[in-house]
Amino acid sequence: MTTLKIAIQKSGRLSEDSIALLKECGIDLRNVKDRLKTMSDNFPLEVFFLRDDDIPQYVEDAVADIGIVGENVLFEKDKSVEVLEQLGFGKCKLSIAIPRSETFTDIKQFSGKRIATSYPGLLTKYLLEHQVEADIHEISGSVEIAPGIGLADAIADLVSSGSTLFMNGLKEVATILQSQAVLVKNHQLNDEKIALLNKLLFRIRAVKKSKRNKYVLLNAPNSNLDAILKILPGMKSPTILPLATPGWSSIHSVLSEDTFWDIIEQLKAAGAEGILVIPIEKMIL
Ligand code: PRT
Ligand code: ZN
Repeated sequence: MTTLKIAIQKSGRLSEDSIALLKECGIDLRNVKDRLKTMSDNFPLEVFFLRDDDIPQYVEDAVADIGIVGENVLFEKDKSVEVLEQLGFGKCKLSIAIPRSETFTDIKQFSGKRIATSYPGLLTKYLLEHQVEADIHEISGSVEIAPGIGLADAIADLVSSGSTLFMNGLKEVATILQSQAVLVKNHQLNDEKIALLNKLLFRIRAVKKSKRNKYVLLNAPNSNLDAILKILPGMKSPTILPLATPGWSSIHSVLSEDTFWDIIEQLKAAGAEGILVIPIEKMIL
């Protein structure tokens, strides 16, 4: 029987979310601790636990059919794999930062300066695009201390909350890349593997969609129904059910995260009461 092989990060910032995503897709994994690989009981999926840096290579070489990896690592390694889907977690930026006491005017000011980074590939490309010739120092960790110890004038490193930069007296001045975890695939999967992959992708998309949407229930007097229905987008038309109290209805609908608070405010202003917001587990359209 065909099995799809997926590579995910063994331990680090993407591990928990990668395993959680597979779980939310209904894929059970047992013994994920201290293992190199494991097989799901209820989906023909074999999971390899690897260092994130190795995942693009393993997928390019078809040791794994698909993988979950940060775009930062993927684009830095520049391997030939196909990106299928952004997964919405592991979000960060690859940014250039300088000591807080210094002023930033233009990217051109880095000409002839030393920049420390673990992302020499992406930094080189960025500097080339901006026609800046700087001296790139590749270091593998603790990049943020480089300016403080006189190793570099600036750094290019991953930033999420910004607290690491802050604690090291640095400030972000330019963004090279916005990154998040993505699902990648090998270029040449056979038809059986593609069929399994499509099954998995269908589930991943349903999980992602459900996270971006909320199920909303509210009560309103029938006289306000028209106004309320105009505000609600709904997947098709919203559901309207009569309440026990004469002249009142209960309205059910789905709201997207982006417009959620705006719409809730408008609904209240239009006379909606008893608004309940419920998370959606899966959304299949
Ligand atoms: O052992 P392995 O090689 O697998 O793991 P790793 O140590 O190389 O990677 P890991 O687990 O630290 O990160 C895995 C992936 O998570 C990265 O490749 C990114 O895609 C993503 N990610 C998201 C981050 C961050 N956010 C992040 N903030 N990776 C690293 N950081 C580091 C950053 O390098 C800096 O040191 O966190 C610090 C900054 O964080 P803030 O919140 O202080 O700004
Ligand atoms: Zn790594």
